[in-house]
Amino acid sequence: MRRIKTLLTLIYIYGVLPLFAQEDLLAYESWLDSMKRENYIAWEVMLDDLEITDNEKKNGSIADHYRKYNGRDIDQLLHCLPGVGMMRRGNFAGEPLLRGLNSDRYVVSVEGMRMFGACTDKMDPVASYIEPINLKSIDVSFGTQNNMAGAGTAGGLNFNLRKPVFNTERPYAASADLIYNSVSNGFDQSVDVNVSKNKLAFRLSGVHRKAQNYLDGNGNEVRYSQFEKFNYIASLVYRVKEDQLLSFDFIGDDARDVGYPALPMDVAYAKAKMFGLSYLLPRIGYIKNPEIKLYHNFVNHAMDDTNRDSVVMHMDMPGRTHTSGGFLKGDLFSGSKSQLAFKIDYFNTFARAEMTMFPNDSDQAEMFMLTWPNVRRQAAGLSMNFDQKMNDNWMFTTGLRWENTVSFISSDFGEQQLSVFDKTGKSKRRNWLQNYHINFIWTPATSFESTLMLAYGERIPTISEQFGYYLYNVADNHDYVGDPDLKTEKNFHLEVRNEYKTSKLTISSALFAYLFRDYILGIYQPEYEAMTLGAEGVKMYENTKRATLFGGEVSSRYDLNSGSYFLMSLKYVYGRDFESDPLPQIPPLKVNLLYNLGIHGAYLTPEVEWSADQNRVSQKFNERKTNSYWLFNLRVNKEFFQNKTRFEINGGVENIFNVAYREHYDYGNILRPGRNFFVQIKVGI
Ligand SMILES: [Cu+2]
Repeated sequence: MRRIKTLLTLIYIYGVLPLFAQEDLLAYESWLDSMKRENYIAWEVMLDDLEITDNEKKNGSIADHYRKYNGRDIDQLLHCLPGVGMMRRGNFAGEPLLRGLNSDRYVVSVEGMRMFGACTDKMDPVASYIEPINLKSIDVSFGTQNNMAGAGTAGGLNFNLRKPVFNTERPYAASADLIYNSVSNGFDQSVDVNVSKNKLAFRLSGVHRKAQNYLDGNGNEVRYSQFEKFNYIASLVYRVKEDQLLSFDFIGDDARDVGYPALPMDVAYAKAKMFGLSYLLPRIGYIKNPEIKLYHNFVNHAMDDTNRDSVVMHMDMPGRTHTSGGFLKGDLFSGSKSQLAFKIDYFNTFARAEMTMFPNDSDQAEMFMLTWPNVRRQAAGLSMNFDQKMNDNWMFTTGLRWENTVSFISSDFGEQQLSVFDKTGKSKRRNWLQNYHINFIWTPATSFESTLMLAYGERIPTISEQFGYYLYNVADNHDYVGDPDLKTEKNFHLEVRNEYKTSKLTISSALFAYLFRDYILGIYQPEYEAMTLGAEGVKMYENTKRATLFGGEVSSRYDLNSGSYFLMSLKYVYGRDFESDPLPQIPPLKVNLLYNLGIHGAYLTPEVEWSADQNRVSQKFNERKTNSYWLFNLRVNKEFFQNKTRFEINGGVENIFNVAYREHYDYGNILRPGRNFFVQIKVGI
């Protein structure tokens, strides 16, 4: 109750200021956007309300719907996107899966800034440092298509932040947001403010989220699923000249007391800070619309098991990373029929994680290990993309990326640890990564577009795959050891996409095949013994000969009169490892269907989600089958204006029938939340 009062007070304080909605998408913002051409992005999910209403092409899209109704937190938002799933270890910081592939294989960035989580158990995927209120859009790409983002074999996720808006007529704007979720008795509050004056515009936002343990579909409390976090952002744009902008972003995120019921450990705190500085101008020599960017970020993560009962041996596992980098991107030429864009980028990163084990018997000595032994990594890349319109029906785009990477460890202790395996980490491993793609786009009619894509890409092993030391994986109950001598992983990516669009009906589909070579996978090593008590054995990362993934997504929207519509989406992936056995943690077929009924300016949205059972399980990963389930949700939405204040109310109930279910790829035996009543109130002035 006190929290609601605080929020109402905040709303009131901002309310008495002479504030107005930031309705105009001004030239400066669209100019900023025009600088951000990436070659191929499968889905660009626009999150800013104003963006969507101002952009006819995006309006009425499927992503538009989810932004509005599932934008309460980033996990929920990502989870319903075509081709994306969220793997959970608890009720916080889900790990995005792109077509069943986890964050080891794709490139994650925030405004093009590379960032690496500091947890050896992946408790802190980069998405967990971003809040929906600060997002303008999310770029999702799959496979080896998006070469400008970096070198990955499963695609990329890039989070674009909302920018301050220059608006001389309405120099102030603000909004506040309050959310309540009954299943975890969780309250979220957020506030943001935009101010512009003369040559300066800035935006500040703050978010606080706190949840208790949630209840699963059997009515059982899921212990250690609580969390609390603060997120705060300051963005500043300075107009150096009429057509030159200097832009600075700061993001801070502090999570504390986060429980991970599926893992044996929790988080005392996880702190991240990001700094980015960009300069945008119309031209440097031959380069049109260049953006120059410098950035730095760091993450501190403290993981322990002090709150758990019946622990045989207590452990402390702190980790940290810091990353610095920069890029220059722009167009070498851009005309009405063709365009050549390029990007030069560089980053270096440092990762260290340790583990101290404290035996209950005080006579025994503590044990200490470096699980990430001061890993250092540098990467420099060059990307080029060329688009050419052939005629009214045909165009093609082609591109390449070359990246040079250096990886090594700078710890003598780490070197000693590796000598057990007859390996060394101090000598520098260099890799040349290559990426090529070509896409043919055929538009025989205005209502139909078909795209054929061919791409090839490579990635270097992750820090854990290359240098991780006895990292315990609860999913298959093995300790994992990295191999410094791993080769790059390669993916040959084929895809066909079709879109049919009339005024009432949109159907889009994607069918893909990934043919991996040297697919990196943990392989059981009978000659080594596990360090973790109770673990079954040791797995070492190896380049397995091949892996294959097939699958696709279909989504469609049918608009009725009066603003009502149907949405349907379907996603499916089939994965096979080097011995033609199923790959682990692959999601089964999933179908979503919803009807959005408009009545008197409000919307009522019944929704059903069906997930098939997953019987294709990986024995090597100790996987078990997962049952099929049905979920039913009901949402309501109402927006209205009072004077110049905009109100939006979202509410509803999720998992109406309190179904006890889990996603196949989730960690542990943990069930997802049962019935949840939620309400969200947004106020914009
Ligand atoms: Cu952790």
